[in-house]
Amino acid sequence: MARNLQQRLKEAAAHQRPLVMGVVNVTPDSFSDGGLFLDPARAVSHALALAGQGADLLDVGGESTRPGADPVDQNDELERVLPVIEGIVSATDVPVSIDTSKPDVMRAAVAAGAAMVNDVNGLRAEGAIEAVAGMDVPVCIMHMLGEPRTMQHDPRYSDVVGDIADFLGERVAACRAAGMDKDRIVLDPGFGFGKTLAHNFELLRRLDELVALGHPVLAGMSRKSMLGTLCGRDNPADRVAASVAAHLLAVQKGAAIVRVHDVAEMVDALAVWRATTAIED
Ligand code: HH2
Repeated sequence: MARNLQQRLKEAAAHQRPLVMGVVNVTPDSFSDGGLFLDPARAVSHALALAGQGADLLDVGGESTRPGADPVDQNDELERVLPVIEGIVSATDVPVSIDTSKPDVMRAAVAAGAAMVNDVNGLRAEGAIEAVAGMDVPVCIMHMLGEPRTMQHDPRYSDVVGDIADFLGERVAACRAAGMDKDRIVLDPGFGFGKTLAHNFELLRRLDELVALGHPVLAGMSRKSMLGTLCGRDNPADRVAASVAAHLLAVQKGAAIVRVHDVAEMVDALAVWRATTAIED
């Protein structure tokens, strides 16, 4: 499964088929779907619905990272995500990624069948690189300035794209030094994580500069406030059209994975995109 996913990531990065990652938040407080899927059976059936809509990956998270969110205790996080991962893995072949920054949660999730690790903290927790180095699964390294509780307090960069490229390059070097294959590493600029509206849109406009680092790039803007602010939509559920447009632009700039709540809409948009791109598969 892991190798298969790695191969698909390679193809996605070569722009043959961008992958759609569906969001499955098993949390009481996520900004868009908090509390909807805290019950494991509901979370599993939501995940299977997203799989039915064409998700290529299902991203299971047990800790909200929205601005201002409080950290979650490790045991609570494990209790939230493990039954959901087990339930999904026993019901579908669509690979699961685990959205966590905690090394022990990474280990337990992969042992339960997760086929990818997605870390919004860029593997900066003590022991995180060591935990994933010994696994045979792809890993997404995301950039975040500061931590969720304070990250939106006046974030500053000298050049947002250059600074993030430097950060991601440094994290890749740390992973490579720990023996990880280049092919396993996915990069993500972390839209909304310690960025102003201007930073976020500059990142989207110049996403190709991060794609040029030579790793598959994941873009996650789904329903985020950068879109709500731009379009004057307070309710995250009203940001679907803006989300689809933003992710399509990210794909156009070379993104290999889009992380979205609204899988069916994204899959349709990508069908249109694929019908008009030169690469046939
Ligand atoms: N965004 C969120 C969570 N995980 N992972 C990656 N790689 N990239 C992202 O942009 C990203 C992510 C935040 O969105 P969501 O999961 O919907 O909200 P919350 O953190 O409140 O659960």
